[in-house]
Amino acid sequence: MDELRLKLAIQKSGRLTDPSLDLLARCGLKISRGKDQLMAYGENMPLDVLFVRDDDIPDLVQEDVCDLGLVGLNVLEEKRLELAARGHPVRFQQVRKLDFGRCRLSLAVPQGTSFSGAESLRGRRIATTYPFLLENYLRERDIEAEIVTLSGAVEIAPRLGRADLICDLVSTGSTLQANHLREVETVLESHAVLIRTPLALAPLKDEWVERLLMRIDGVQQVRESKYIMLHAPRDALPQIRKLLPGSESPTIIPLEGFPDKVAVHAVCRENVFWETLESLKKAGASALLVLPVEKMLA
Ligand code: PRT
Ligand code: ZN
Repeated sequence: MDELRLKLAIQKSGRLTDPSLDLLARCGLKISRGKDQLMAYGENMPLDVLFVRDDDIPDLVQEDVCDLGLVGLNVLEEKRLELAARGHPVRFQQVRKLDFGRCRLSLAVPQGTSFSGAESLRGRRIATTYPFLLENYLRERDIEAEIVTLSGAVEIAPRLGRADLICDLVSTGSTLQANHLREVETVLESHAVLIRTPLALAPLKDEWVERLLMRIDGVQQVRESKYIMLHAPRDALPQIRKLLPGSESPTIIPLEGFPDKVAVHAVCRENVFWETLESLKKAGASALLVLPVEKMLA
């Protein structure tokens, strides 16, 4: 392998695959990937993408096979606790929180079962695929319970009599509902993260990591950002400025032939909702236009 090219591990096939590839594409990376190929070559950056199971991503960075990885915080934290429990050093760093892969690791009890806080867990059997995160949660609360480690299909464990309750990932909650389970506590709020090796990289590689980080920040900012244009009576400006969501210094432009009116252009770093537009209109704004922002570099 080329020592001067960055290696980034992402999930081969699963919930994080499309959003990871989308993020990289928005960062300007063009890759050529044959079907079922393990690795894709970055055509316009010295960066290659490895496609692997999400559980292997922290290990690949830990073992210096990859410099970077995109993985769920749940997988990362489980790995970190496992390494700590085995007395191994942790050799990956979280460098960015990403705006996809959101879910939570939660405790859920069979519907109809009472639950009154962590105390209700004492002496119970809890099925999970995240034994280290669960163990950590119980230890912090000084609770002894039996952890039943499974490799999947956790949600059916109570029905099979293998556990009293479960600790599993939840996003919409419909899987829990379908299995007659009730979510009662959150163990970890999760989202995808970018990790890197703590080792010093060759200057050229380091430079590309920095560029990638800046581009990721730009991509994440524009996803929420809107460019808003409107006309406003001069005397309504103070109120209109207050109504513009998340914008610091709008550009005020005189309008030819209308001395009492100005055009206002602003980048809003939050989504602009219909309600906001309606309030702006009420405050005197007219000719309102909201545009998506394509790229941003601070
Ligand atoms: O093959 P590989 O090991 O790579 O994939 P995997 O099956 O382990 O992972 P995958 O693709 O299911 O999830 C990858 C990552 O996506 C997880 O590690 C989380 O960080 C994140 N993520 C986000 C989720 C969910 N949302 C999610 N809903 N991971 C799993 N789920 C499960 C949930 O447990 C439930 O069984 O999806 C099901 C549907 O959830 P509900 O609540 O919407 O019904
Ligand atoms: Zn997995």
